[in-house]
Amino acid sequence: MNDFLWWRDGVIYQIYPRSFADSDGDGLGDLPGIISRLDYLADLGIDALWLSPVYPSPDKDFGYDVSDYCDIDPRFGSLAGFDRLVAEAHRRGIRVILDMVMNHTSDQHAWFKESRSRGDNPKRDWYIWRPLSGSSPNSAENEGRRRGVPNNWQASFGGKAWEYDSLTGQYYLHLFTKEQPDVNWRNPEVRKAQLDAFRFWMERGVDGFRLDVFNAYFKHPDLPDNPPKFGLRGFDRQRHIYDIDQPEMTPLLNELRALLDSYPERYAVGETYLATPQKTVSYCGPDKLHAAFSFDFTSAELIYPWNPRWIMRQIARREETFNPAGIWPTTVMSNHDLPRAASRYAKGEDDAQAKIAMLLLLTLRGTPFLYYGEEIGMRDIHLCRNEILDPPGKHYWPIYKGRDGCRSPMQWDDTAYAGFSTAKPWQPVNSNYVHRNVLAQRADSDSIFNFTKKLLALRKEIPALRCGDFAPLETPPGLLAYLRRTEEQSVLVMVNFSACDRKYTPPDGRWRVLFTNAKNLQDISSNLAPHEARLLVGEL
Ligand code: TEU
Repeated sequence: MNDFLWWRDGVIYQIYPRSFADSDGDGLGDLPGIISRLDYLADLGIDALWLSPVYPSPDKDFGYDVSDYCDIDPRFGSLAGFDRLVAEAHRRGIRVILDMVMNHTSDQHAWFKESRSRGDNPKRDWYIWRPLSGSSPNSAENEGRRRGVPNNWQASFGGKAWEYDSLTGQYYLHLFTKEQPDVNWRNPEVRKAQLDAFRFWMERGVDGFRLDVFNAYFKHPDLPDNPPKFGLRGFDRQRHIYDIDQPEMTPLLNELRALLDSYPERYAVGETYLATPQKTVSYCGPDKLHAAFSFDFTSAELIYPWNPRWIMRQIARREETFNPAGIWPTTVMSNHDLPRAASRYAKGEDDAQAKIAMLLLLTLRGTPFLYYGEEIGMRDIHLCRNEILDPPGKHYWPIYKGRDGCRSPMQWDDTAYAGFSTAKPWQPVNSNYVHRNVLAQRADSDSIFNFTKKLLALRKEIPALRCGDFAPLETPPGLLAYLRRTEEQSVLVMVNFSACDRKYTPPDGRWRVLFTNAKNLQDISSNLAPHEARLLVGEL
């Protein structure tokens, strides 16, 4: 594994385009803004960008409701501007990954407008329409049909998954908002049109794709009721056995992979919705996806545990699943759907735990996905109820406040609006921008920015950190330790989660210090300082 393969050995940086950099002063980030920051990203040391959706969208779900798969929203730029972004990124050795949102379109997509217009429209079957029911023979057992809706399925963002459309007197299915109708992937024309969109972007030089909730593309053809389970929100109170993870997905992935492989070095990573590591692995392989998210550290929706023992259990779980199957894992600590890692684990503005999360992200076995601003330990913003924009936040407040918190503007410097824009941004800037920003952290050798940058450089330099195998080590409480090993080299990663000095004796070997964030490290066997992350390297 010495030949550098960008999506396996590199680091992927997620940009939420509307919040990264605004070039034209409308308060919304855009493509020229991203281009203007490519030197920053190259200097940081990342290998690829994943752009959250930049297609035309009415923004009912902030770009995840696409109204045209083959264009750029004018608020972000143009197709020509996108071509420039790809060329400029490539000039710096940075790959570009697009977000394909193909479980559903916007209700403003031309396909849905046609589909909804008449029951006999040629595109009617491009979506999932069902008549009002009520006379089902099993209606006594069948809770969904009793209410007239086709079944009991729930929308992830609140309410029923069926919307009644009075124009034709039928219901259509939507697993997210009602403005995001699910497409019918069983229709061969839909399948062709969607695959054509991949081709369209690959022809423009796009290197890879992130597939939004891909494992929900197919629904059981009979649309049976999902069985109940315990949960807080309606959607969580069902076992999703009929609306997610249907067997038809595998042949589609085979077809998609063949298409990707007809271009050099293209990549697809799937957002496996509600997935265990086993499920995730089942979608990956040489004739399926290159990778898929298993969200090992972020899936506990409401409580996010954070202690070495729990973390090691999660790591073991993914290693035991991914390693024997020969599937390369991904590591995610933050993204646009979650409270940021620094907000989950850090106390106030202290970055000790945020640095530990960063260290794990960059030293575990797997491709790290870094979320914009994670490198400066950005924290979530807190909004009042009437400021919430995110649909599930609006629906479920106060039990769930939505995802606006992690989508605030990038904090570049301490000028107005944090150097993100010259106008009031679409989401408020976190007030901590005055001290927490790229410019200030660059100048501070102890900052999480310089911590991150140093680790990114070490990953480039030390093959064991990129492709070495993983071996957990026994530690006293409060510590986490593991080895990353190639045939020539071992890296020992040691982390002290606690606020006290801790003793840890490295395994026998000829070690030298590769990295530490402790102030005065005497020698390799001295106690780990509070919250210290120390990396030793041993040549074998
Ligand atoms: O996410 C799937 C999804 O709905 C969850 O991650 C969700 O955000 C979480 O359970 C909180 O409710 C993808 C996208 O990442 C997300 O931004 C979109 O809103 C969603 O699909 C629909 O496209």
